[in-house]
Amino acid sequence: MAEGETRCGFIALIGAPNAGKSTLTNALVGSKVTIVSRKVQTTRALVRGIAISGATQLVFIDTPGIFAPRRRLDRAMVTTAWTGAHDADVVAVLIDAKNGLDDDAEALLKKLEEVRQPKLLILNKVDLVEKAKLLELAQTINTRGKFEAIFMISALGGDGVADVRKWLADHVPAGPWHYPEDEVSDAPLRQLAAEITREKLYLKLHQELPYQSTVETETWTERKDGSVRVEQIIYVERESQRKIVLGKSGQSIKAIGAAARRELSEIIEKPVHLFLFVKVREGWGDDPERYRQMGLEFPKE
Ligand SMILES: Nc1nc2c(ncn2[C@@H]2O[C@H](COP(=O)(O)OP(=O)(O)OP(=O)(O)O)[C@@H](O)[C@H]2O)c(=O)[nH]1
Ligand SMILES: [Mg+2]
Repeated sequence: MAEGETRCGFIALIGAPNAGKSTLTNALVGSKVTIVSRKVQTTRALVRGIAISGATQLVFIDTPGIFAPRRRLDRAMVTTAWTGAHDADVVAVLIDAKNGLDDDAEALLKKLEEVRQPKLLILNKVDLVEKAKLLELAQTINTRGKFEAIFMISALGGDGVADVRKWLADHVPAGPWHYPEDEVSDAPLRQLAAEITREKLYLKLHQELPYQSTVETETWTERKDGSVRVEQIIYVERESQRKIVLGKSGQSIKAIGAAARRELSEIIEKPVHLFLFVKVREGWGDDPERYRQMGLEFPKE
């Protein structure tokens, strides 16, 4: 396509934890580029997903949820989310319509006043809310900030997702595409693989454990028979946590590994041999190398 006819834009999806940013990113891209769970604070770093709509390339930036941070890792996540917003051409603000204007949403709207880019308001999870309540919420939020457009969608069910994509395709700046036409993600496979395993940890483990663990891909070896051998380390804070991740006679880690292997294998369309190791690394949340691996800036305190 001739350069003058194309458009390309970076769109940051921001919102409180659990608002559905990652679900929407995947829906907009049309394939799974970022992990999702019922738990808050699933996404930890910026994850890009790329979609084409006519002559427009849309680069979606999924961001960590914005909340009042306590730990160093929380601070790094929230900072990176705002960086994502400030670097984008358009900022899509997601609000969980079921939760409405709770404390996290209020704080987010307040801070949003500092963001200069054009903003979209997206009320998500409309499948869980009555129409009347939804319209009232839209009106209230609309008085809090300047939004170019308002959408009411279900990222999970797909309602309204195409309208968001279409609006963006028409409104991002003219310019050359940033990525090759067939690319949906710019993340290295070993990073995606680590994220998939982390998603399974979030699905299978409860309470504080998911938040006290991180996953890294150690080795990725393509074998002659066409399969891939992947070794990953799951870092936890304490020996007691290592025992929980392993589970009774290794049941838990086995289930996590099987689910992760299945999904990774589907995505890369190759057989995968996945080896998971659980290591206790007390204070990994204060170790700069772990942040580098996650793609996060290390906050000084
Ligand atoms: N009912 C309903 N559930 C949804 C919808 N969109 C997302 N969810 C669910 O909400 C939960 C959180 O979704 P995520 O996409 O992980 O949310 P997130 O905003 O990326 O969360 P963090 O990464 O933790 O900030 C998951 O259980 C999703 O299935 C929706 O439109 N309707
Ligand atoms: Mg997320």
